[in-house]
Amino acid sequence: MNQTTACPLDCYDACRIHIDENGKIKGDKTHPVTSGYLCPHLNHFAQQDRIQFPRLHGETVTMEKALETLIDALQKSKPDQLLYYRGSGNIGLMQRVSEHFFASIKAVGTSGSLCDGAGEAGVLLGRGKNEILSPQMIRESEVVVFWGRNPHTTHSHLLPFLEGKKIIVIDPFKTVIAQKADLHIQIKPHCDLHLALLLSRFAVIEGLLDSEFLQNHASEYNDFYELTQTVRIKATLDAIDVTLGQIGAVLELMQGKKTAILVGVGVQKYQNGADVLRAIDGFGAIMGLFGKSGCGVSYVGDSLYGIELPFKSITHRVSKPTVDFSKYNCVFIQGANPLSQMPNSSGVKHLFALAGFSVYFGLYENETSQAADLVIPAKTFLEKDDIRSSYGDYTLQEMRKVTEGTIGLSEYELTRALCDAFGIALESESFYLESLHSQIDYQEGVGYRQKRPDIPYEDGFENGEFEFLDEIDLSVDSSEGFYLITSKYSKGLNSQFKRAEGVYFHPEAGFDEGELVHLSSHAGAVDMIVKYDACLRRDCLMIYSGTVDGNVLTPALLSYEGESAVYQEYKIKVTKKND
Ligand SMILES: Nc1nc2c(c(=O)[nH]1)N[C@H]1C(S)=C(S)[C@@H](COP(=O)(O)OP(=O)(O)OC[C@H]3O[C@@H](n4cnc5c(=O)[nH]c(N)nc54)[C@H](O)[C@@H]3O)O[C@H]1N2
Ligand SMILES: Nc1nc2c(c(=O)[nH]1)N[C@H]1C(S)=C(S)[C@@H](COP(=O)(O)OP(=O)(O)OC[C@H]3O[C@@H](n4cnc5c(=O)[nH]c(N)nc54)[C@H](O)[C@@H]3O)O[C@H]1N2
Ligand code: SF4
Ligand SMILES: [Mo]
Repeated sequence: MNQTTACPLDCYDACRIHIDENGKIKGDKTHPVTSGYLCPHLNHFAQQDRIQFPRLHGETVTMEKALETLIDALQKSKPDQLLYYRGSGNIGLMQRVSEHFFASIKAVGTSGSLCDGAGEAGVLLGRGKNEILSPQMIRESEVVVFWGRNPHTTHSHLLPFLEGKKIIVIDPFKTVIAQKADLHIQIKPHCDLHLALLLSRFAVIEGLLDSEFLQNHASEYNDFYELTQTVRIKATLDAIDVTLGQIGAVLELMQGKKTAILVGVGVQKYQNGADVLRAIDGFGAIMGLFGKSGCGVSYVGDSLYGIELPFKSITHRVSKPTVDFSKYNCVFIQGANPLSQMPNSSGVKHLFALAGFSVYFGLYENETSQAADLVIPAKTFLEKDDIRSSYGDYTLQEMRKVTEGTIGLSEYELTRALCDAFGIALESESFYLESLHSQIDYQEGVGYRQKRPDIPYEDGFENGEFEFLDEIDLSVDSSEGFYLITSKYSKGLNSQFKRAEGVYFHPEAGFDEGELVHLSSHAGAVDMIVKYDACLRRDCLMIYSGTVDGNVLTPALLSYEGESAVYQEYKIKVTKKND
C-alpha cells in the first residue's frame, strides 16, 4: 500500500491524504492547500466503532436477509409513500448513485438544506451564481473579514494563507481568530443585516463607494443607499451592540485595500438568512469588491457547481428541514442522522417512529440507527472508489479505494442490488467514475473542476447586474431569554466522532458550572449541565452541533428563501433546576 485519496468529510478543506506502508492515514505534503496535516477526525478515523452487521428490529441478520427485507418493503410501497433522505456524512459524488435507483422508482426526495441554504438563496438573488474565493485567491487579499465563520474549527487549512493580513472578525463569540484579529466586533446575534446596512451607509457618506464598479455592474445602488438611510443610526447601534467607532474602524482598515469577506453559516441560521447575505453582498458591491483579484464576498460554495452528475435525479421533493417521516410507508436514510441533526428533534423522533418501515444506511451507531427498523452498514471511504468536490475551493479529487474491507456495502453495491431486483438499468461503477473523472482538470498534480473562475465575477453577474436587497425588516428580537448559538464543534463533525456535551454560558451569566438547568423554547424543553466559556456574550448560550438533544430546542421552520433550517431563530429561556 502507499496510496493517495481524499478525506470524504463535510468540510471546507477537502484534504488530500496519503495511506502509508502501515496503512496509516497521513496528510499529503505535496498538496498546495491541504499540505501535510490533518484534523483529529481523520487522525483518529481508524479508532471509530463501526456498525459491523446488518440488523432487523434489533436482531443481527445476514446481508442477504437485510437486502431481501429492504426490497420487500420497497416493493410494497407506492412511489409517493417512499422517502429517500440523504445527509452529508460523506460528500463523495458516488454517494448519489443510490438516488438513481430512487429516482427510477419515482420515490420522494428532499429539497432545501439543514446547512447553508438560506444564505445561498441570498447569494443567488443578488449575484445570480455562487462563486467563492479559494485559499489561493485569498492569498492575494490584504484584509480578510470573517463574518460568522470560525476557521480554526471549520477551515483550518486556510490559516497559513492569512499570514501578514489584517483580520476583522464579526462574531458574537470570541473565536480563536477573533482573539488574534486586528478588530473583533462581538455583535449581538441576528443583527448582521443591520450592521451591513450601516457599513454600506457610512461607506457612501465617507466617499468610499466604488462609483465605476457600481455604474457598470450595480446601477441600482442609489435605491440601496436610500434603503440604508431608513436605519436609525444611534438606536440601531445600541440595539445591535456595535459602536460608531467600530464601523469607522472597519472602513478604515478596508479603505484602499484588497478585501475578502468570508461569510459562514453563522449569520444565516434565521428565517431572514437570505436577506442577511444580500445585505453583506450589498456592502461588498458598494465597496466594489466583486471581480477583482484578492477581493470579494465569499460564502459556502456550491459543491456541485459546474459538475454534471451521471445519475438520474429525483423530481418530486419535500423540504428537508420539515420533512414528516410519518407520512411514508418506507423511509430510507443514507449518510445522515436526522434524529439528532434536524431541527425539532423530539418531534422528528416521534414522526420517525410512525413511519411504516425505516432503514438506516450508515457507518456509526447514533439516534437514527437506534430507531430504525433495518440497519445496513456502509463501507468507509477507504473501501470504495469515489470523486469529491469541495465548498471551500475548486478542487475535484479522486478518492481511490485503498482496501477491500469486509464490512457492509458501498453505495454502488447497494444500488446494484436494488436496481437488479427492480429490473432498472444501471451502468457499471467504472462508467460512472469515468464520467466524473473526465470532468477533472489536472494542473500541477492537483485535480480541479473544469468550470472555475480565475477571479469570481470577473465577467460580471449572471443577471447582467448585481441586484441589491430592496426591502427589509429591521426588527430586533426583544423577547425574553438567551440567544442560542449553535456552532460547529472542533472535536466532532456534526454528529460524527466526538460529541459535545452540555450548554455553555459566560461565567457571569448567572449560573454555576456543573449545575443542571432547564432550557425551553417555542420548540421544546430539555435539561442540560452548565459549562463555562468566557468567549460568549452574557446574553448568549452555546449548544454545539451534535450535542445530544440540542435540537429539541430548535424550531421546525423554514427560512423565507432557500428552504433552510433556522436553528437560531428562537431565544431560549433558562431556569435553575433547584429553584
Ligand atoms: N470541526 C468541524 N468542522 C466542520 C464541521 C463540524 O461539525 N466540525 N461542520 C462542517 C459543516 S457541515 C459546515 S456547514 C461548516 C460551517 O462552518 P462555519 O461557517 O464556520 O460554521 P459555524 O461553526 O456554524 O458558525 C460560524 C460562526 O458563526 C458565529 N455566529 C453564530 N450566530 C451568528 C450571528 O448571528 N452573527 C454572526 N456574525 N456570527 C454568528 C458563531 O459564533 C461561529 O463562530 O463547517 C464544516 N466544518
Ligand atoms: N443544532 C444544530 N444542528 C445542526 C447544525 C448546527 O450547526 N447546529 N448544522 C447542520 C448542518 S450545517 C449540517 S451539514 C447537518 C449535518 O447532518 P447530517 O447530514 O445528518 O450529518 P452527520 O450528523 O454528520 O451524520 C452523518 C452520518 O453519515 C454516516 N456516514 C458517514 N460516512 C458514510 C458513508 O460513506 N456512507 C454512508 N452510507 N453513510 C456514511 C455516519 O454513520 C454518520 O452518522 O446538521 C445540521 N444540524
Ligand atoms: S475533516 Fe476537513 S480538515 Fe479534517 S481531514 Fe477531512 S478535509 Fe481535512
Ligand atoms: Mo453543513
